[in-house]
Amino acid sequence: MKKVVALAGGVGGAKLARGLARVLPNENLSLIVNTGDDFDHFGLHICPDLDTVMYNLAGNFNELTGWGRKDETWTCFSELEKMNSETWFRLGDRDLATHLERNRLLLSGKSLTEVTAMLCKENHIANDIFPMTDDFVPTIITTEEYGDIPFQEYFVKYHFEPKMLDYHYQDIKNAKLNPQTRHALKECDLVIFCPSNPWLSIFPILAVTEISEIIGKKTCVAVSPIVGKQAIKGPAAKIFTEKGTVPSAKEVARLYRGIIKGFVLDQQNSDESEEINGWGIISLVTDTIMTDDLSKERLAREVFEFASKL
Ligand code: FO1
Repeated sequence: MKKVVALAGGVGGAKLARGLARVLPNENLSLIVNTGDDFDHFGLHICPDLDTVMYNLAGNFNELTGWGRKDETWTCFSELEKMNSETWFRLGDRDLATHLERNRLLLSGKSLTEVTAMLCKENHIANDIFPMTDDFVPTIITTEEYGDIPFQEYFVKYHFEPKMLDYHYQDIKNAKLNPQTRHALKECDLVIFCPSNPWLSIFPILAVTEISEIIGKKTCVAVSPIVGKQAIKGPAAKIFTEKGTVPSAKEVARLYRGIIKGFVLDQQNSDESEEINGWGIISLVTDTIMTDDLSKERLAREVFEFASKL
């Protein structure tokens, strides 16, 4: 059976990652996760996308938000609020344990890849989850209202309301690929781009030079994060509009042109598949909405079977 590496970031990416992990044998699926959203907060190195994928694979994720933990409590956070501390980024008690443990392990000198593997082991996850690099490469958003701000301030503190003029991945030129991640990527037969934000979740991963070099030789399939003219979650549709482009699945495919061989889009965008096919990209129209494990597994199975035939 073909081996898969899935690129993921954000809640949408984590949903499909969960679906893939439930339908593929553990040794046939590895995840490479965006770390451009990472930031230091309260002296803790926070890795939201790694934690969101980890919790989704562990099944202890918060179903309502998609991020953070199930059955969370907010005792510590409410004390911070009483102190008028910095509380724009919500840290639940269970989630805080992950941040504290990651920080302890990083401070002991372990790489983010090693730390992620240790946290996954504690969460009884059988799949390999790799950060895209062990180096700190925060995504910086250039906004009209506040100038350059780190991703979490754009996304959470300002609810992605600021107008995005530009963005860049700080120090990405020096970002190295961990040997274990390189091995998994070289060994795989298929690369699946999960339905994540192209600019803020997928392109940071592809901006790690060695990743895009290896991926250039692999069969890649992307799943559209845009359904109809909307993003299920996050700023993808808003960013298209700010760029003067009408959000659509086709416009996502256009961003991946030259990289992907296949593209999976929702039936709400079925009229766009002909043009996509015209670019030499093979498209699959299906229901891409993931609301529960059944729909995550169904989409994962369809994407895998589609990609396997390319
Ligand atoms: N997203 C929010 O909208 N508000 C929050 O307070 C928040 C806290 C948070 C804590 C831990 C974590 O792993 C994720 C968290 N997120 C929060 C989501 C996070 O900002 C986004 O999911 C990703 O960075 C987007 O890719």
